[in-house]
Amino acid sequence: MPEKVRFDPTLVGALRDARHVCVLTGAGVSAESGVPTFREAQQGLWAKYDPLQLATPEAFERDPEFVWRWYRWRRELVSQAEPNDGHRALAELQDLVPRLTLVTQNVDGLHQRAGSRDVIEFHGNIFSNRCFARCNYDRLVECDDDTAVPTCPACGAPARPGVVWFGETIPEAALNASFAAAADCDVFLSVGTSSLVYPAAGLGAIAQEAGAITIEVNPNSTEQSEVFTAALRGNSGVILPKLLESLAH
Ligand code: BV8
Repeated sequence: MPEKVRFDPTLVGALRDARHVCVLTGAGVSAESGVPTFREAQQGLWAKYDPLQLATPEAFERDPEFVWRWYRWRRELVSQAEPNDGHRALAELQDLVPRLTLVTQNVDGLHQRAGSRDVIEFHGNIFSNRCFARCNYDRLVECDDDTAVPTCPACGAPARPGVVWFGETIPEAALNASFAAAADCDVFLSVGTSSLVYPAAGLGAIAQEAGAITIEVNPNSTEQSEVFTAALRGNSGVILPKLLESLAH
């Protein structure tokens, strides 16, 4: 019989009474779907490469084919993954509260596949191709096992993955909507993120300063653990469904 997880009744009450819940997710929410987190050692032939060095415009300029090989490997990995109970719990929560804004740093599209609506993809989507040079072509594409650098169908320039690389600014609409939601929400849930990458990691502080109840869901502590209202230590695929169960009582 799985042990009963007891949550602080004030947290459950705050979530139940919330007018607006803002959720920020990171790679940890997809870990139980078998998608390695950003800071876990990469697998196989990618083990010796640091994602922080690969996910940059400089790496792409230097060797676009090499960077495309990494993204195609990740696309394949993600396309074989399924949403987990944590993704599904967040999709259910959206129908239990008056308003829920889900901001994800993840590029895997698993929240949408779990049924979450109006997801803000703060760092883009790994399945989109975008023109690297001139035009504003940006389209979701199917996985392919090509090895060449794809070209932009609109202008023939090289295409790049439609994600936000380190050193690149967050799409303005996503940035503004996320900041506004963090400043407006009554409860802020930070799920499965090491809270190291900015400006995403700054959303929790905005919510905190605006007087929201801030809750971290993570098996490990992060830089924000000390300043948040509460930390629910555990895997999101376990904690989130139980948090929803507690709402029902
Ligand atoms: C920006 C898309 C303005 C790509 C990603 C110097 C020059 C330029 C910028 C900077 C600089 N110094 C600092 C910066 C800012 C930089 C930054 O923050 N760097 C960090 C490393 C210090 N940020 C940027 O560059 C951003 N843009 O600032 O623009 C600007 C522009 C120019 C100059 C200055 C400023 C853009 C950042 C976007 C990068 N792109 N992804 C791709 O995916 O290929 S970020 C990448 O990291 C992923 O999206 C990932 O989501 C994200 C954050 O990591 P996490 O999600 O937190 O994942 P992580 O592995 O770290 O942690 C997992 C957590 O899950 C852990 O805590 C673990 O305990 C937990 N966990 C594990 N299992 C579970 C679990 N939790 C729950 N349940 C489980 N089962």
